[in-house]
Amino acid sequence: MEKLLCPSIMCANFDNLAREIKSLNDADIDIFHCDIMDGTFVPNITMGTKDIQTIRKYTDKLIDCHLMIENPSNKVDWFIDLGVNIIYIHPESERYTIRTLQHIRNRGVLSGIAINPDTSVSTIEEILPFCDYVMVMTVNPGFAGQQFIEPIKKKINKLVSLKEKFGYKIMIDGACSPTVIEELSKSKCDGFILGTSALFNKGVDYTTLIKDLRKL
Ligand code: S6P
Ligand code: MG
Repeated sequence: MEKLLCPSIMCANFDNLAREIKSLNDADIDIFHCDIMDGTFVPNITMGTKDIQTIRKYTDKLIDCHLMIENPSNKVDWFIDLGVNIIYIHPESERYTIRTLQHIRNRGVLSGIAINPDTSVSTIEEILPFCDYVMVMTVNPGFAGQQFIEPIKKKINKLVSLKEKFGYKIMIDGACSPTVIEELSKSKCDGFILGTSALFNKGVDYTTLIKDLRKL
């Protein structure tokens, strides 16, 4: 199965963001993954609307925004207006998740949820028909470079068993090393967020690394 490879731009070198976007764009990646944090829902602040503007300027590929912010409902339009293609919200930070997902779809953008390690499938089952993507966090959100939380594989398998019924794609975010990518793509996960575990600070060019990840 062809997998979706999505570089996590917060791990890129911001000394020259334009150059980073251009080299990733040329490296046959699928989706630019942009982590938006508010310092409240997660204990960190990373990228914002200005960064998204820059990224959109240098690529025609798909851009996703992973909103790790409280009450995303009144902020999704900020990102949709900048031309992003996929928006992930966290049901843990949104009182009316279905309404916000419907709004995202009504604006012509693909809808997604990202779920924390503590969130179980039973608490989000009603939301699944409104999702084009379900992104499973395999680390606690907020930072790159953490360890993969092994017991989450059980939740991933449950979501895989429901994906045909609801028609969403399963994405994995957090500590996606080549070993994890190989194992979980065999378990029918559709895509992987690439941070420090597979793509950045490796001293090898993006094109070579992506080509190798495609073979797994
Ligand atoms: C974390 C964020 C992620 C990370 C990515 C880092 O809250 O949502 O997208 O940037 O997981 O990857 P790695 O391989 O450094 O864990
Ligand atoms: Mg993310």
